[in-house]
Amino acid sequence: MAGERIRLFAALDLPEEVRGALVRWRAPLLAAEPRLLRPVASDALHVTLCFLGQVDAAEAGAIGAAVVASAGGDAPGGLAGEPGPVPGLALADALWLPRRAARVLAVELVDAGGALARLQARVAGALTAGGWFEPEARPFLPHVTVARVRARGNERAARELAAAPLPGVPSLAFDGAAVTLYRSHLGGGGARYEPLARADLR
Ligand code: 2AM
Repeated sequence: MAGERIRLFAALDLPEEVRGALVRWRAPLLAAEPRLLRPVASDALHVTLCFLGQVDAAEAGAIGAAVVASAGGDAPGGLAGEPGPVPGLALADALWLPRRAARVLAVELVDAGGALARLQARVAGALTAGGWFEPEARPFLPHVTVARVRARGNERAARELAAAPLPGVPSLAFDGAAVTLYRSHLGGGGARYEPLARADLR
């Protein structure tokens, strides 16, 4: 009998002040478009590093260990040579993704020294080596999804919304302090994310 399948992704967690700034930034947009935009819960705001999709639940422990080891399991000096928090991050511009279809409203990140891209490559490499992840052809675009578009039945309104200019995002700088393997529970009221394993980078 096939085992249970669960939906997993690895993400960079965001400091509370960054999540708070995103919540304040999106508030007027949500208030103006309550039918079209469904917010991501403030405590669930994150930067997806690798979306694994459905995997065998029995593999979750090994996947969590691989995420922790590749993200932050650096011994002094560092297995990957780059221990510690992810420096040089900042909120950048807001955008609709995918750029034409506008399914989500997101805020891009500045990754000044490329440390986040290197972290993503390490995690992706470990998950690929384990056979749990297929690297995506498109380059990694670090972003935080702040709301999802209820496009069905609202295609025209969604297109109009996506064509309008977005308000400027506060340029908040921060370090990334944790990487987490999450299980996504899909439900009627939106997804709930359950942390399964976490690498504390501080
Ligand atoms: P997003 O932030 O760009 O929306 C949990 O669902 C996370 O995994 C989301 O944050 C989402 O990224 C990402 N995700 C969901 N489905 C995906 C897919 N098919 N391909 C890549 N990433 C996906």
